[in-house]
Amino acid sequence: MGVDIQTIQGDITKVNDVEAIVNAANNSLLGGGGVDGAIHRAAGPELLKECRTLHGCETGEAKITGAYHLPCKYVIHTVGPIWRGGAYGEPELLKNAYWNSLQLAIDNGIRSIAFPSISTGVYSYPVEQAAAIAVKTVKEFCVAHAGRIDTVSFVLFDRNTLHVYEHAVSELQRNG
Ligand code: AR6
Repeated sequence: MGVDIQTIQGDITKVNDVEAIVNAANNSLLGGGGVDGAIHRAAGPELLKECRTLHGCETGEAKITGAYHLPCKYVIHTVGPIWRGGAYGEPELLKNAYWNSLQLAIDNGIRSIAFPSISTGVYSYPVEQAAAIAVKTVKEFCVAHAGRIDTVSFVLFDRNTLHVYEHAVSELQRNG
């Protein structure tokens, strides 16, 4: 049995059927706008307090915290690349952000995880390219670590992003 990859439209802070949600953070891990701001607001100030002890995060890496007032158990904070045209290692860094988040999940026994669309907001990564990398990386990781993850949800904030991810998932299923 392969992993169940889901795409849903919504607010990731409201997702209550996964053990971990992923935050599209910045290198400081001290909060920001977009999904990062929403996660910190919903989790409460204890999250910022724990993040201060982590001393930031390199682009493409990931760190884990508690989820405090969020309806999941953990937040995995990762930092996607800022889009600078595509010739500055952005695809590899985006892949690393997904891969290292999933690695941290299985290292902590987490079997269900929700991702936002990392880097496609403030960081301006073109959404079609980002979605293809996101779903391919999830699939590759789950094949390489068979049986360790049950569910991966992509929680997309707007309809266009949802449609792009739905298309990326169906392309992957068609082409293997
Ligand atoms: N639930 C799900 N997705 C959301 C939510 C939400 N509550 N809110 C926004 N999105 P962004 P990035 C979508 O900008 O591009 C922050 O300031 C949003 O519509 O949150 O990786 C950090 O501190 C978009 O589709 O993340 C960094 O400085 C996607 O989440 C920087 O932004 C990602 O948009 C990171 O930029």
